[in-house]
Amino acid sequence: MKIVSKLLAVTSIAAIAVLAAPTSRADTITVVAGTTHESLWTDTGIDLTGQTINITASGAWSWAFGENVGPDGSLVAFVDDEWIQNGRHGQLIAYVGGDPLLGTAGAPGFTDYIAIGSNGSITGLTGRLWLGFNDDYSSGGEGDNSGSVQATITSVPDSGTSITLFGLALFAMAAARRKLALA
Ligand SMILES: [Ca+2]
Repeated sequence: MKIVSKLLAVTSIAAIAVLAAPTSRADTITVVAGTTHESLWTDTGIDLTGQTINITASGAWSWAFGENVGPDGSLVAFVDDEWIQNGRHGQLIAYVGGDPLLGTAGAPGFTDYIAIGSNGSITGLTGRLWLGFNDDYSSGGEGDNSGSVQATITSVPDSGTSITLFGLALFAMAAARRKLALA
């Protein structure tokens, strides 16, 4: 009987320790500089529910022959041809919702498109996460695009939940120690 209760105590500690571990997970997705209007946007398959996510990216792509940039893009201005207008041309950008082609270009006051670059975050939005290339909003010049970047999307654990679970784990460990001492 004593052995059974010791085993139960150890099993409980292990189970609660797993629960207390941060619940972050990461997905790495290839985002292409699309050569058609639709393929300027990549469906990540991830549905956001208001949580905070971080996105880091690396790689190289081009909005025209000889114009190679990383996911941060360039300050060169092609204002009318940017999803985030007056933004960074060729930057990795994001959209949350059903169809990124239906968003409003990022004129002042509109926030449909989100600048990400090599390191960005999104919080408080609900819907499908899309990643895109800040070029060819209106020109139809997708045919000269090339390259891709790798974007790693990490869900940030809710610190309140983690702290609560950590506290529960400490409590369970203390209780188990008392049981073991009595056994
Ligand atoms: Ca282009």
